[in-house]
Amino acid sequence: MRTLLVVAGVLGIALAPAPPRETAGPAEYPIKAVALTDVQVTDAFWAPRIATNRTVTIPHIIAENEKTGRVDNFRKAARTLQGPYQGQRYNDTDVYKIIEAASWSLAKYPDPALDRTLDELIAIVAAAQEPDGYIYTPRTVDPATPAAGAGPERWSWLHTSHELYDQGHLYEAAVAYFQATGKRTLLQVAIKSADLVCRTFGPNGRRDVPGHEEIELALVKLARVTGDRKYLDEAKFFLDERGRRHGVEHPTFEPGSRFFMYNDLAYRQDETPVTAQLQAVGHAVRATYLYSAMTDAATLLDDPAYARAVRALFADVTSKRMYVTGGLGSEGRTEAFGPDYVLPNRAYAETCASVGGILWYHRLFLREGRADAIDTLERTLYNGYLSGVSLAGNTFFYQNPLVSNGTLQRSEYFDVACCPANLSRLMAQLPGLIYAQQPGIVYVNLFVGSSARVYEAGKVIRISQATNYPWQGEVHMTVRPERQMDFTLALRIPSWAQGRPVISDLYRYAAPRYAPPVLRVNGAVVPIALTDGYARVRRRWKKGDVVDLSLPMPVQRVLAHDGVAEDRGKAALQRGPIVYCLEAIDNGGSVSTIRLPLDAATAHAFRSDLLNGVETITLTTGDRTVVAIPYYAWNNRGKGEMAVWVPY
Ligand code: FUB
Ligand code: ZN
Repeated sequence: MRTLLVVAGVLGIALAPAPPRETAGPAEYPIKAVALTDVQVTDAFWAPRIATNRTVTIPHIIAENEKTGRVDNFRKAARTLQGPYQGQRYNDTDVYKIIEAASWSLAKYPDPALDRTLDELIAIVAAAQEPDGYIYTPRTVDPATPAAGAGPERWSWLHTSHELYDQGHLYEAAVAYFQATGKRTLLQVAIKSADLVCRTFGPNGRRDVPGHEEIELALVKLARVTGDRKYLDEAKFFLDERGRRHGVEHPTFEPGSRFFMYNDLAYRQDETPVTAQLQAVGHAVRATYLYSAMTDAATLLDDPAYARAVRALFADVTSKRMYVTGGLGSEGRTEAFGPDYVLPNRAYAETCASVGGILWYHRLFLREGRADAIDTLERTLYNGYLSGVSLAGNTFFYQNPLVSNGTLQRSEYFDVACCPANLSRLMAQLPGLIYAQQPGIVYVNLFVGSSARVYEAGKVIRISQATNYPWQGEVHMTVRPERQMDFTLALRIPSWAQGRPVISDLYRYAAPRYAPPVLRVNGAVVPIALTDGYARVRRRWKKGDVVDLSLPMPVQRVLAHDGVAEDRGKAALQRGPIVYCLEAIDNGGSVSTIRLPLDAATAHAFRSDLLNGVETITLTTGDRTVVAIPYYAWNNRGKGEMAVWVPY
């Protein structure tokens, strides 16, 4: 039962009957993720991180939510506790997101104590729901004095209130909890809320859109799980409705007000219809959630205008607006995408934007089967996402800059605490990102020590990977079909292994020479001819067939497009998928004056004693040796200067 319930893994694909079809076209993604419950991660790099997420991060966030009044807000809304609403108007989501993280974790690792904690939390949440389905504690606690920015009445200030954003995270949590445990408690709360939303908003009802996207992709998940098409239509309504400049009739916020930025329609992606938004603008987290839902709409509703838009947006983001770490968002004040090539290294690169990017790229892959989406996912995962959490798992970055003057450090929690639980829910779903499948094709997307069960033509294929990735590029795979079977094994050949650090001209290697990847099947070399970025091996597979992929990983100096003003005359270091940085502690206490000629001799070595085990790079210039560590691992030894881009 449990396996069946999480068949969808990352995307929460249908368990219940498919929604009735009113439009022509595919009703689901052509490619399916191999469910997280069908994948065992044994990897030296990821398994400990998934365990830390389970044993440290999730309990830590649950405790912080209690400590900071986030759970009490639900008790107050249910009148089991007296007192005013505490905190920001989107704090309900921190409770929903950690329920989601814990649910995905439970799906893989049964834990009766965590199960009980979730049951208790869910009972507290459910009690806060008003009889007609409305659930938003910033208002329910004291409707006469709602939290700042919530608006005077229900749904009155959608551009600032996060009311619908909150519902979205509730639905995602409910779907995860149902899929992980089979329990419908939270799903019932979500359905009641979504029914109210559907009764309130629509072509024949109130026409408005959330200032912060999220509910759209969540409604799609709810449609899958319940089999009720109306939630999918409601998601499409919210998407189609954008661009009608909602909320401008409300009193505008004065410059200097903390809500001033909400006046800006581009900031909240409501300036033009979404199918005409071919350039990424506005708040980066909102944007990635929007693009994820647009990818769902393009696919589930077979809408070519949406399909064109998401492809154009992907090209735009990856060629003009992405940090070398995969981070998104360069504007600090508005947490937004900047103009073309404006990528200052003080950056914003919110952890949530990396999470949102990963969710979007994964959908793009499932829709199109192209490796460029996974190349981008991988870059984000190992760099701008992973930097969001300390090695210990209990402190977090909200912003992920590429330079530090030594004042930054991770925090235990935040007033605006969206990032920690977002990071955690993604980590819990990581096993579901490794493999994917469509009839006749099994995709190996990430190189992670693991074993997976894949169902093909009613038979089981077992695939395992053994590897020291990301430190070494050798991947040893074993294929064990239940019986001899014809199918294609599609192995992603990362762009970084083909002389291109990224899939656009935004970054390039200073010396684009590279040794080509080598593929062997049962010891015999197989020529690599790429289709959509995959080496495809079609054959009659039998139990015990062995596939060896070797991806050479020289140290590379990376240069940015000349349009990126701040990176002119500078280079970054990359080896395999890992972007490196210089940290003061390894380099005599300061890195701001270091210069590294492009021809400085480089060496690399694994240091098991450092930062839970990392491959370090050393560069020798004159009589000085400079040490670089993986960017994700910085700030785990106290404060200090850090730089990714170093003058040459
Ligand atoms: O808008 C409030 C929070 O800010 C959201 O949860 C995140 O997207 C963050 O940027
Ligand atoms: Zn965040």
